[in-house]
Amino acid sequence: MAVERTFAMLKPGVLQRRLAGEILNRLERKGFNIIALKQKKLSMKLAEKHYAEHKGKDFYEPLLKYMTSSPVIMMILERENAIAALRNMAGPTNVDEAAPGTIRGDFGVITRRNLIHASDSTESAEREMNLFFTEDEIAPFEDGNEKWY
Ligand code: FUP
Repeated sequence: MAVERTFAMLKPGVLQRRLAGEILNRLERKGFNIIALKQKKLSMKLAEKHYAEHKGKDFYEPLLKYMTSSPVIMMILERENAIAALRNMAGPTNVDEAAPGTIRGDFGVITRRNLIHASDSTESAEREMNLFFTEDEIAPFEDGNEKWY
């Protein structure tokens, strides 16, 4: 299986609920290498670009309001099969359908505030990494533990 990069965003509720450490810890333990990481309050312009596919839907405006309400944590994660593996760890969009053990299943209460965004394809991963990070913010590293996973 190929080593891939994916983009993840911990939504505003994560810092507010002091869940950032817990979620980052889960990602690290599951073998994701964090190769870029930053905290930032999203501008409305950036949030609109990120969620452009949902423009016009009933949840679009409240989603943007929530996503720009306080800082998020953005990251690029690297691992074999990273895109699908991270989507599985996040769980389905609807928090009430997300199984225990998934991030949304364990901590999600309201779907609009489902804690984590994870790219859903190679194309969106590429698009989102470029939208939120510049090349010089990415720091690949040699993982000495790689062979033990
Ligand atoms: P996902 O790929 O799982 O993040 O889901 P979507 O791209 O379909 O949705 C993006 C975000 O819109 C969700 F994370 C939460 C919000 N949303 C709602 O508030 N209500 C919905 O019915 C669907 C999505």
